[in-house]
Amino acid sequence: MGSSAAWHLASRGEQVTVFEQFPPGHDRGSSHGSSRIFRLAYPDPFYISLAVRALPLWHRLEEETGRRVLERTGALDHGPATATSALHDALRAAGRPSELLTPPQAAERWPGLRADTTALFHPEAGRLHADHAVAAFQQAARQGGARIRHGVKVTRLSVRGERAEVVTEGEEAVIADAVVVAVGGWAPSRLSGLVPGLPPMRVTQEQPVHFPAPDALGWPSFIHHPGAGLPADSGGIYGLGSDDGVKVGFHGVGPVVDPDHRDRTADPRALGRVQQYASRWLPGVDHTAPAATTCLYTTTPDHNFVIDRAGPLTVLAGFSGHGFKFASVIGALAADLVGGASAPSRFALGPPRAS
Ligand code: PYC
Repeated sequence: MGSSAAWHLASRGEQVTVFEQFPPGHDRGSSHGSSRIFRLAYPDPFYISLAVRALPLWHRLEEETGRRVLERTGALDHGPATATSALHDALRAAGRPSELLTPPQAAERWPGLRADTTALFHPEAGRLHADHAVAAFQQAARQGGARIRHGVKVTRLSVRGERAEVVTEGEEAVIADAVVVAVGGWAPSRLSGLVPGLPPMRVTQEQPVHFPAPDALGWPSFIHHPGAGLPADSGGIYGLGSDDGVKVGFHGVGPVVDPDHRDRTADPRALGRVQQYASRWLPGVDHTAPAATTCLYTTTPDHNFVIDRAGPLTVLAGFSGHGFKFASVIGALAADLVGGASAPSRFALGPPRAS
């Protein structure tokens, strides 16, 4: 999110410096690896229109950098009829293509996946390559004149009147007209007390698993909504093909962690639950050869993001496990805020939101 903001700000002529505590391509946060879901299907028209805005910006990023970031594969949703019909209705109301398939129709197109209920397919969805996307944002930001400084940890951030001061580990101090703070799982610890109206956020270690499959890159992204063959409180299953196999995970069920002191190793019981899921629902993968990885979710009570300005600070936080697909437009929203625009009320800092 920070790298996208740097791209948009630099392309609007701002002088930009990025401070990133870890090296390029690091895997300590929420933005690493070879795959993230891109989808338009949300029951809420607000998020559909945000994904529609993100799409041409992903293509602009590809054009500016010559890097391939987004592959269109379509996406399949299955589970309770209430979930799939709400998505179908919302997509149609927004004028986006979608179709409902019976389980045999879905199995004929994607024999590697099993759906026991009506499934919804929308063809505009796909797969983002997360590592390539972050590298492309940084390349595009540099092309616009931004400085990207990896391995430089910010130890202090403070507001000085209308400006902000950033102090790094090397005791370098920078005074800036505006600071965009996009610190992922570090947001609760770094921003509480500094940013009024910040909602509480849970930082959890999640554990997606890659399974070998002969045609992994041909898979659609998919979501199995809780309630039809999955416990109602399971968070649901998501998955998609990738360079590393078919990635599968339970959504947002991991333990609360401190991002500086988490073990970054897979919990064997959680791994077993994903393997069990794959053995029953994903006949196209080799469920006996899992490779688990870990990442962070930073989740707000209502799963809406925090994108707002408090004086010279613009906060990008709480992406709640579904934000990556929007990164191309979130950088533009951040640049708008820096330029004086107001935040969409959905993302605003302020009184507690309903959960
Ligand atoms: O990006 O929509 C998403 C998503 C859902 C579950 C995990 N990621």
